[in-house]
Amino acid sequence: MKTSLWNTKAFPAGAKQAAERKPDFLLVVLALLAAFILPACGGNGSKTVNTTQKMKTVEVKVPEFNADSAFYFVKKQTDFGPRVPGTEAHAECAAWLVATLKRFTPEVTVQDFKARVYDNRIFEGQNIIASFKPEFQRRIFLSSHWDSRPYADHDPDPSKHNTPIDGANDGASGTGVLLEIARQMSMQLPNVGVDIVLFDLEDYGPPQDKQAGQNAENWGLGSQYWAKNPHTFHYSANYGILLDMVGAADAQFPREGYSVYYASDVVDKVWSIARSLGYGDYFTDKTGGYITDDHYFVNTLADIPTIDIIHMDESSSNGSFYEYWHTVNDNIQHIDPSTLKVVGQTLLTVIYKE
Ligand code: AHN
Ligand code: ZN
Repeated sequence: MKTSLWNTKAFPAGAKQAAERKPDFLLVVLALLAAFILPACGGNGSKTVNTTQKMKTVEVKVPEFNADSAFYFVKKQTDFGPRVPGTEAHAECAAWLVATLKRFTPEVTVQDFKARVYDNRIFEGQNIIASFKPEFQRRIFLSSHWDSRPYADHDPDPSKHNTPIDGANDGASGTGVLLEIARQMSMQLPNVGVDIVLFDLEDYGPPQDKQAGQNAENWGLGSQYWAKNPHTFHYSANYGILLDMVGAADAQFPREGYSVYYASDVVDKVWSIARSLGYGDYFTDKTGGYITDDHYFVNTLADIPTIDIIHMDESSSNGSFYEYWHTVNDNIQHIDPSTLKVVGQTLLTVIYKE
């Protein structure tokens, strides 16, 4: 027996009628196509496509920064003790940072270098670099320093001025935030390439009561080396963000001088995203002073427009930075996970909106 679709005998009466109407339906569909969809291939259509693309951009899911995880990464660093170049704690922390980053990306580079400090002693340093989407042209450069200062030379107690500091805020906080960002990127890659560069030997500048050696080049030795010898040939990034002291309770991040001078667009972008997330109390509209930090060398030597998110506070006892800056009280007890969250969520939003 014939069983073609149009064999009316194969269908009950109602179905037969419907089946026989099918050609009419096809005609209606074709008419609809002609009326609405085909003209859309012209000028109007491109608008529709644009709208769709815009919606896609807005819908990008920004991961949730985990402040407890970031805090754990900060504490792990301080648990090694002060990470002063030349010490065992420094070497052990370097190994831990490398192993941790390797859990999040296969692209981890250790850049070994030698640097001369203010009093001519020579130290071995290690810049630690982790890359995500290394093949991408469009890149963001994120950094912090991971060494800690050998001298608590701003401590109110002069007998502590030669004591190395934990650097929970000054060093470990920014590094902890970046490790958590690396962890998030390992779970969901962004649309842009990202390099995380952890600088060594940032904080071996001369003690404040020393007369000699008070020049900018005695700070940021790791960033100076990297900016002159980038880890890849002709390295470049569209812009950079440095984190320094991003873990104190109620931190204040005014717009730092060199950041505004070299990269005002980046400052505007980051501060407006922070504000949109409700973090305007942290990312203030005040203008801060000019700080000789790692971003200064990235701007001047590597030509990458780079900003510094740094806790500055004119009302603090040291008159410029957060109150326990370069004191023995810069320890894990003074780290507040809420501030790590503010900075980390802002950065993740910046990255995932690219
Ligand atoms: C000076 O005070 C010259 N530079 C500050 C850079 C720094 C030190 N950031 C953290 N520790
Ligand atoms: Zn410091």
